[in-house]
Amino acid sequence: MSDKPEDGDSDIAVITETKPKTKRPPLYKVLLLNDDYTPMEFVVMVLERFFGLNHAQSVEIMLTVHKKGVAVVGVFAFEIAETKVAQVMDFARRNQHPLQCTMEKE
Ligand code: TYC
Repeated sequence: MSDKPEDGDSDIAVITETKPKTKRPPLYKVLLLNDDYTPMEFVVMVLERFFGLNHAQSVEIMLTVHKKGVAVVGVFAFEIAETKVAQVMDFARRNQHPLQCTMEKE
């Protein structure tokens, strides 16, 4: 065979270096929205029950929502956030309160 570099692998440089794949899963903020009708004690109970917050933390977040209109109550992976939102919405509806809970990508 030939000793010239014509076998197809000598003149073209193929870049094979890639970014290291260190992507973490995206996180989602769970937000609680204010309204005029849901009792404050109910919101505190929701925060204690579904977000594992203690009473003082729950009162503080409830008051933030009450004054500012919205607050982040936690940051979770997609499926956890989805479950929390569903649990809060279901619990509020079953108790006939208009409390709203949503999620958004961080
Ligand atoms: N604004 C309500 C009230 O005065 C209390 C409230 C707080 C409602 C937080 C919803 O996410 C909420 N009873």
